[in-house]
Amino acid sequence: MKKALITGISGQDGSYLTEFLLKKGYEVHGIVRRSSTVVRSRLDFISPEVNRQNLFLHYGDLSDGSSLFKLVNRIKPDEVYNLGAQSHVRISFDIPLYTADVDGLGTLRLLDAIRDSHSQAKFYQASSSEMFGLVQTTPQNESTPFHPRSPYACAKVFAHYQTINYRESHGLFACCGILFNHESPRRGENFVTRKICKGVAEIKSGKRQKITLGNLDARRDWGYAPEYVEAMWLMLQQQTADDYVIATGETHSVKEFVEAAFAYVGLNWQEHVEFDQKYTRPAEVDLLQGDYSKAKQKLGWEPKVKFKDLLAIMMEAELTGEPVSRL
Ligand code: NAP
Ligand code: G4F
Repeated sequence: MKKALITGISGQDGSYLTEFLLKKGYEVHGIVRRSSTVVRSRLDFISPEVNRQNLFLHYGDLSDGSSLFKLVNRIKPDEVYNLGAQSHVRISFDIPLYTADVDGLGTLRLLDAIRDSHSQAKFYQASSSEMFGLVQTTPQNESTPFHPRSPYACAKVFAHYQTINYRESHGLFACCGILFNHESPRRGENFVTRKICKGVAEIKSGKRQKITLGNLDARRDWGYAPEYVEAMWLMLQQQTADDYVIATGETHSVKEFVEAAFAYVGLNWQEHVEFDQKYTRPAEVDLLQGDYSKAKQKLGWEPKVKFKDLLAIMMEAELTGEPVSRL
């Protein structure tokens, strides 16, 4: 039985990856942070067909190198997926040092824990399309230069190059997945797609009248999270470690998403959307559109769910109030 260790197991991607790996027969170990209330709702909704007896949670933190070292040593994982992060771009402007510590140095702590413990574990790093920032070419692929535009993106660039450096200097089987935005009913409520879908469903049911948003002109390449976690796993099953862009190849504006979500329930968005400066960023990433041809060719990976289907999945989950795992 293969063993996987996941940081960020309680997050959107962590919960889908856990489900995916348990279905494949893995023993899955996850690192969780201590909090005053124990809320692990995404893991609570893991499909009932999956054998949860092979899931183990351990306290640890990316800011605490000693906990990482001990866990890598004790668990002896075959694969390590580093998904843990302060993952909100706008909030990274409020807490830049914390974001750099967890997302940047945290990755280095984990890489060093693997190296120090002489582990042969394969390593996956959650790199981000935010690293392209002020984009130099469109669409963006693995050769597109980075121009990060937030503390979050700067930390991710640091972690990306540390991962490549451990591969090149110390022979770690380490891969970076440069994932473009991916969403689901399990997306955090303060990311724009989930915020819109939840708000639209509440307006439709009469619970509220308005939603308040920031920049509607930004364009994103939005895919479906369960498909993206399969790409992470595929990267670690290859003969050699490499870096891959994972995306849909489509780009849509936030305004298009808003229009489509309100149209889904037969409402006119202009009557219900307000602007608030507080949801804008000091520097914006205006356009993201990924070129996933390397992943298609080498991993045999392709997205199936694109903009319209993604919106329908997320809207249906909000309208029916189905538990977030029942997809
Ligand atoms: P998410 O839902 O925000 O989950 C983040 C996870 O990291 C949570 O489990 C969180 O734990 C954990 N975490 C936060 N701080 C930590 C710390 N100090 N030590 C250990 N764990 C910590 O993020 P996601 O959408 O699943 O994304 C997964 C990863 O992919 C992140 O690294 C993100 O930056 C990256 N990424 C995401 C996207 C996307 O579109 N979703 C695209 C590219 C890259 P709590 O539950 O305790 O908060
Ligand atoms: O949903 P968002 O907050 O996602 P963002 O900033 O693109 O970051 C996400 O994707 C990255 C991959 O490219 C990940 F690395 C990162 O961890 C995260 O998962 O914002 C999307 C767009 C932005 O342009 C933002 O300015 O929506 C715009 N927006 C407009 N109004 C808003 C809002 N974003 C949020 N969160 N809230 C608003 O009210």
